[in-house]
Amino acid sequence: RDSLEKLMANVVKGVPAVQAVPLIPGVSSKGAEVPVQSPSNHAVKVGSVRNATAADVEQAFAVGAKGFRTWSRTPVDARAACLERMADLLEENRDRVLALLAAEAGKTLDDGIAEIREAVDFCRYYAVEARRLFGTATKMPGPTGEDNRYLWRGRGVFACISPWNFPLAIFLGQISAALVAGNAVIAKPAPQTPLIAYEAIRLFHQAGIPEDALLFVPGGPEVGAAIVAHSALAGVAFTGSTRTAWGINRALAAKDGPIVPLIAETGGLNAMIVDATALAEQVADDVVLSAFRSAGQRCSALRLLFLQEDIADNMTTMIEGAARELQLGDPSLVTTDVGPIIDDKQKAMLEAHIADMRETQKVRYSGKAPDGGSFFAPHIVELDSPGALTKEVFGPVLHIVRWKAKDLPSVLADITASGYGLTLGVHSRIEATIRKVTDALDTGNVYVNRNMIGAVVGTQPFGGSGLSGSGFKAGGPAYLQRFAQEQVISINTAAAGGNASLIAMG
Ligand code: UN1
Repeated sequence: RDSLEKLMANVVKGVPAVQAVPLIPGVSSKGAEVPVQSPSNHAVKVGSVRNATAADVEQAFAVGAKGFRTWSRTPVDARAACLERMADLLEENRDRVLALLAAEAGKTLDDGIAEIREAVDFCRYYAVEARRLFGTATKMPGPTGEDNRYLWRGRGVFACISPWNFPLAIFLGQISAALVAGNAVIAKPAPQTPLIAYEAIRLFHQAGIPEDALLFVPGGPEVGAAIVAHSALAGVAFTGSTRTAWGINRALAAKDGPIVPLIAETGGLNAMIVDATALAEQVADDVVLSAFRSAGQRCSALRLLFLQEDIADNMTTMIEGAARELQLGDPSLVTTDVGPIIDDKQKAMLEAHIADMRETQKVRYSGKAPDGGSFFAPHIVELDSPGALTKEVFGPVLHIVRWKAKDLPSVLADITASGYGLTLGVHSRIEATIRKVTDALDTGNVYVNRNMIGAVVGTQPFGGSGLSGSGFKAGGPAYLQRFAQEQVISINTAAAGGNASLIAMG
């Protein structure tokens, strides 16, 4: 612990400073250099990033197209082995990565450790999945005299556009999926977290991913727009806001060129339904974790808690009591439960939301935020109806609504009406109630009598539908196919010469 805290302290102070630059072989970027500030201490500069220019994006596609030709013809087993080496490298470099996660993204130690675990899991899981799915061509049934082979190939130069709230796990999850499926990748991290992304890309290269098959193209929305508008783009994996996903869809539709997939994971207005039979202590624990861990900056986080009215007073008091105990502050300290908000812009949005809520609803609890960084403490708001919250509020704000036992159908209708479908929690000891809820809702990830964050790769494939995304589940058995394309080769083996030499392919 002592040596970890020392390392943390150094990285948080910017020693050694990370200077991220676009990584595109043969290109030396002329983009503007932007300092990267620590969200928990604005006096600290963690490093700097040189953002990509429009010319860099162009070059990245040109280099990536060449990289794709070699990488996509590299045997699946060798591609998977690179991911496994990446997992090992992440584990070997864990402390430094942890320190960077704290310094640049304000991740607490618990969150940082969980995030590295998730990143490692993505690499190992997709390696296994790629061998299972893409390893050999499948011989299809059919008439004699014909040989039909079904196989998977990469699509081309794939864009991975990722968010600041999981700057390692989601960034790397997208990239490892796209790479192992046989694509070259243009990786654009969120502008708030380019340094951890840069480190991850360098580890990928060290793990054996060719530099021309994985291009690092940092920058803001204009860089994202240039990537998405490019005529050679073969597909997009995007995690971020619903609004940005709409923009990507429009941009893809607006150009002529290959028809490409968008794999999107976006927002949520995630609800938990608690009835009067639920175990109070378990509920309090699960609510506080789901709403406030990671400062509520997870798309899976609980936003809207439906408490059956008989237990609502008691439950709210317990939740508030537990929220009061949370330690806010420096994320690099082992004792901290809740770190900062990513930046002042996000913090201002949360403050504006609470100001709004004060006018029409009851703000029941406002925690106290420390000074010196982008801190925003947990808040609990009591709503007079679920309709009082219509948009995702990305931070540690829990909204509570009461419901009467006879009104369960209208609670379910309200949740459906939001249009989001990412995570859902249910707490009840009545099986029929649990069944009614799970039957009625299409939400992507449903958690019963437990917390609703921290989906485990390979165990709880994660992703939602409707306004929450394209419904493809990261860390699940049907994810890698979204990044690849099928091919069928049909050979007339009865023809003169028999084409026998071709049959061994795949
Ligand atoms: C996100 O916050 O963008 O289950 C999604 C979880 C995480 C959520 C990641 N996998 O909490």
